[in-house]
Amino acid sequence: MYLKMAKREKYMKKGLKWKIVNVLLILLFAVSLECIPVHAAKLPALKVKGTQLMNAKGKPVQLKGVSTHGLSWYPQYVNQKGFTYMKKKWGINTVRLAMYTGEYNGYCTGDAKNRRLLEKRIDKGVKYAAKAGLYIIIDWHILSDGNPKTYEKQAVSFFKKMASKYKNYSNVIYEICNEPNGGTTWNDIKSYAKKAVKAIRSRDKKAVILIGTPTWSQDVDLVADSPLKGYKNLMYSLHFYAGTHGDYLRQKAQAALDKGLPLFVSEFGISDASGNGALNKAEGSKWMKFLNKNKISYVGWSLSNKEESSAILKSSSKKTTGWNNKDLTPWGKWLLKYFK
Ligand code: IDC
Repeated sequence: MYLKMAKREKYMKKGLKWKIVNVLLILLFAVSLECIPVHAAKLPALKVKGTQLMNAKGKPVQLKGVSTHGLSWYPQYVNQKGFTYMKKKWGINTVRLAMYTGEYNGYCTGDAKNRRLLEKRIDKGVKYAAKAGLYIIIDWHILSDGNPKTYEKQAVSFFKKMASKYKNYSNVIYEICNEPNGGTTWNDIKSYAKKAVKAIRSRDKKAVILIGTPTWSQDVDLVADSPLKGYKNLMYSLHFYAGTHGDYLRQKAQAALDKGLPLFVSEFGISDASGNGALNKAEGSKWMKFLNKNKISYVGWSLSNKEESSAILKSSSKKTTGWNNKDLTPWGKWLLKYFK
């Protein structure tokens, strides 16, 4: 009798152990499926009201940060230490992940292995950003593929995938087409945008979405005449390089604001538009005055050490975090002053 009880107790203990193991396994599974957004709750979700980006309490928010160079070419800057460092020491609150679509090893020109690699880098970026307390922009970086309709199908399935994965991440912002160009009309972009926005909204009802505008994201005044209707939290991209773009483009931006179009500067520099050449600091300061006056968010190009004047880091600097003044280019030093 005593023996029997002891045996039963042993079995019960064993059963309990298994139950614990099972619960742990299920938890692990849930985490690996990303059912539990570990750090997502840290940052308040954003919304758009009128022309202004705001937090949930209706307080205006101005995002400030840096864009990576192409994720295929300079992936080393997507790392936890670097992100946390930039948040703490540079005072940024946003990073943009520039994923080229049409260039060498772009999302749509490379093979399936390359696509998986890029998605993995985005995934790391989103999670590092969440942990560092940064917003993160997932940028479908069209450029040589001037019309977003070129890879529309791929874009729709990409954004469905991203929005399914990150719907619980309040720090994720989607940018659906970096810079339409080559004569792409607003009608074309609008037709593409309706599909890409619908794809995101089928999974995520609220995330902020940035929409590129004609002529390398400059013709915001034209877009303001017929923006997308029926969706919340949409903003429109305005890009400038102060070495090339001055007062004329600011006037277009002002016209768009006057018509009620919410603008977001998801990329800018003070070199010329090629990403190289002399810096125009005087014009750059005029732009910053304009952006700050209108509380427009801005993201500087680019967090890389490429030998060009629009790179934030010197080509001699091999660091991927912990940068000091000696690692920064003249543009990098200039830009960092505006983050504090
Ligand atoms: C540039 C990079 C340069 C690269 C080129 C083509 O700085 O190293 O060779 O792209 O891939 C943009 C684009 C952005 C450009 C940048 C500077 O969005 O991809 O990066 N620029 O030319 N629009 C205006 C300027």
